[in-house]
Amino acid sequence: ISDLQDSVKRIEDMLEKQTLSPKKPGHGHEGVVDVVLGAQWGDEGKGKLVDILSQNYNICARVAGGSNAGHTIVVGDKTFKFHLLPSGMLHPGTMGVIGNGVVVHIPTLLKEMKSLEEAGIDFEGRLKISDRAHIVFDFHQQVDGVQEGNLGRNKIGTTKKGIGPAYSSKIVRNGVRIGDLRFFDDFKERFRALVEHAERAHGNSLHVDVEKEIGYYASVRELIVNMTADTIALTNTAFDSGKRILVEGANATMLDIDFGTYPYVTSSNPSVGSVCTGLGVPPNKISNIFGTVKSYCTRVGEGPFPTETLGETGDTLRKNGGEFGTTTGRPRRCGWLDIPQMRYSTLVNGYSVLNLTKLDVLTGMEEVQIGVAYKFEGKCLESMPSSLNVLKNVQVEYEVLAGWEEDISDCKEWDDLPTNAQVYVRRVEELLGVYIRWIGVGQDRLAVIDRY
Ligand code: 2SA
Ligand code: GDP
Ligand code: MG
Repeated sequence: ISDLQDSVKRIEDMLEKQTLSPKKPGHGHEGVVDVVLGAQWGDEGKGKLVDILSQNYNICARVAGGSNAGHTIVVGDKTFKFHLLPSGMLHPGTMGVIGNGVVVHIPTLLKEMKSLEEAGIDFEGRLKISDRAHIVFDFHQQVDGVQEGNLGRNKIGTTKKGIGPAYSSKIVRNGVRIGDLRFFDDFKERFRALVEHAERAHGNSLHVDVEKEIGYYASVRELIVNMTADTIALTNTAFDSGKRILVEGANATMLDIDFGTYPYVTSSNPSVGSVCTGLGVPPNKISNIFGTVKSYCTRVGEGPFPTETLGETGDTLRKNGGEFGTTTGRPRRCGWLDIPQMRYSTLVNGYSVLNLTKLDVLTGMEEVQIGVAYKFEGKCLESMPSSLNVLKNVQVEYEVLAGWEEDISDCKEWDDLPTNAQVYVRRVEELLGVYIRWIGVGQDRLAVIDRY
């Protein structure tokens, strides 16, 4: 022990003599990076929270995924749908950043901008796309469809937006990046090589008119180049000069390529790690991680879903919650809140607080259930199984709580909620050990209780 104390003293002396002092994580910096993440299988209502918070942030950034994401925001009688653009851009003072971790289908981006411009949103000078972000080409979307077709009844249930094939190109290292548009001869060469590679792999199933595609990119090149930036420098410089950055997660932890129910996942990392890898800000700049969790659970696409409830209860949740895909319109599978899944998600992401959405959808149910444990072969599981053979065969143990009849959509404060709704929220908090700061009571931007 005395040797150890001597060595600690020596190191302390050395550090004291250095001109640069060590940085304490999370302190001594000027700005803020906060993150909104999906805690379940997506569509928890991330977009709504991002919209609510964004007026207090200078930048709203996307860091992963692509146009597979769908975020719906309701403001009075207007509904806005975001896919590639950060949802925080509804606020005119907030700049949008599409980080290097996103895969961008340029026609979809331009179409989305156009439709939001028609709804009165001005993007002039307010959107920056990373030069390092990869491009999703139309043929990637074709490949997505072909691959799903080949899988037959084992299909993933993708959105067919070309996400997996575009990330494949990135990982194989023959992808084309947004920054390549600046040097158009290089772009053309890389694009031709990429198409040849895809045609070799997929033969007759692919139909790519290379010259027509090149013509399209020539026509939009200037527009995109003008929005292209080194977003790593941009966001870090903004942070260092005291600016506030909000990261908008897309998709969710259980769809994460590493942490999700592989292979029934998306091809990016929608959990907290993508803030660093998809934007280029270091972890010690992150302040708060806001986990978004629906009061029940939904999943769209194939794959295990332990608390799924088929039949009348599932249909009621789908109908009352309007559970249909924002991007594809597909009906979402519905079930009860899953605590083992949420504990795992909390472990992976380290939520500071939670945003519990759509509590109003449970109104009118005689009883409300919470999945509290997974059992496999008679034993309780301590952690999330990686094997789908286990996950799809777990028996879920449920707690049953009394429901409530009162309409909660006008509740503004915690005390306005009926007792049974309060009991439900408190029980979820207790089971997860994380404070629930926001409670969603309706679709509108204003329909939220903030218990800050
Ligand atoms: P992909 O297209 O390769 O990312 O699909 C892989 C899996 O990821 C799921 N996934 C999603 N799950 C929920 N919501 C998503 N966004 C849209 C929405 C979905 C829609 O907001 O509603 O409109 O259908 C989304 N995107 C991808 C997908 O279902 C696969 O299970
Ligand atoms: P995201 O992908 O997580 O942003 O979620 P989506 O926008 O795809 O799906 C969530 C849906 O629920 C959207 O239609 C939202 O408008 C809606 N929503 C969000 N919060 C609430 C809430 O508290 N109550 C109700 N009734 N709807 C909500
Ligand atoms: Mg969504």
